[in-house]
Amino acid sequence: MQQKQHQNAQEPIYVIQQHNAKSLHWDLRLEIDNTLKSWALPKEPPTEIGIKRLAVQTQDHPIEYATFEGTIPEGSYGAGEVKIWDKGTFTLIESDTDKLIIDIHAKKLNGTYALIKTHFKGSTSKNNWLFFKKKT
Ligand SMILES: [Mn+2]
Repeated sequence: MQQKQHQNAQEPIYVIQQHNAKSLHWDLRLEIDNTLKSWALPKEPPTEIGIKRLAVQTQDHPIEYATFEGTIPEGSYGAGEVKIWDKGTFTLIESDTDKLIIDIHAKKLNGTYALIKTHFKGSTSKNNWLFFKKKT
């Protein structure tokens, strides 16, 4: 049977956009509740078990933004080049206000991942999460 090239509409979108703004970062976006929940990762997303990355939650983006690639013009917020680093779908395994467990189905990231809300000592930010690949 031939593999479908287009994702099933039932499967929520997973995408990571590499964003060469003032500082290079990776924007992880997950389709949840009809929007793209978003986190900015200052370091390259973890492809292997044992690497934990800071993921700072940012504002929700519209679903249509998942396919965006291009240059945000100078003078605009987030000015710089955006390109898709990885894309696919995910399955929600567990969901709580401060915890998400997902199965990512994509090329660079594949397998079970966790997003855990974290309060770092001394940090006043309420948007810090840790993103890492889980043992299955
Ligand atoms: Mn960004």
